[in-house]
Amino acid sequence: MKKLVLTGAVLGATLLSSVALAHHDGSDHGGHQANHDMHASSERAPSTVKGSDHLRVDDCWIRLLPKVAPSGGFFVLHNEDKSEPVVLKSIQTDAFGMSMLHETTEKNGMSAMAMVPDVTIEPGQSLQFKPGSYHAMLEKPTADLKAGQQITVNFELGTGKKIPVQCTLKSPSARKFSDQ
Ligand SMILES: [Cu+2]
Repeated sequence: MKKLVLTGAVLGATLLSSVALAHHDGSDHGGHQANHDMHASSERAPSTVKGSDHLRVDDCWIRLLPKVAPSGGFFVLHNEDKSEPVVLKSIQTDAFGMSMLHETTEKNGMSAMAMVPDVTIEPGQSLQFKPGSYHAMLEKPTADLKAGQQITVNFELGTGKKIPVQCTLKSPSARKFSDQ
């Protein structure tokens, strides 16, 4: 039995453990080696910084997996504000019932995933969500989704602003934006 470490109050423990197990066992949606030994929630408190609204999101794509498995979401975040950080709080889409921000980290050759309460992009900087690193996890598709379709994903910032972004659904074999 795989071990789950649940520390956060982000979601109910039952919900979280079922998600974590499906995520864990269903596949490596990051396209990384399927070697996840532990799936822990984050111990970091949410940022209290509101930051700026000046986020640009490029190359958003989702690696669409069969319905029972979580799909991974990947994109590039650009903070176009020269003086303030941008804080990404969450993402939401009507196409999936649940969306979370995750980070894959590597420790002693093992990769582990954790939920993160938010992500900060420093002034003028970019941050890439990609397999093996930060990624979104999308679960419970609300419609019959197919590779090639586009869906709208709202990126919610520390300011409360929501930025709608078109994201392309891709096949399970996709590893980057330019793949099908
Ligand atoms: Cu994940």
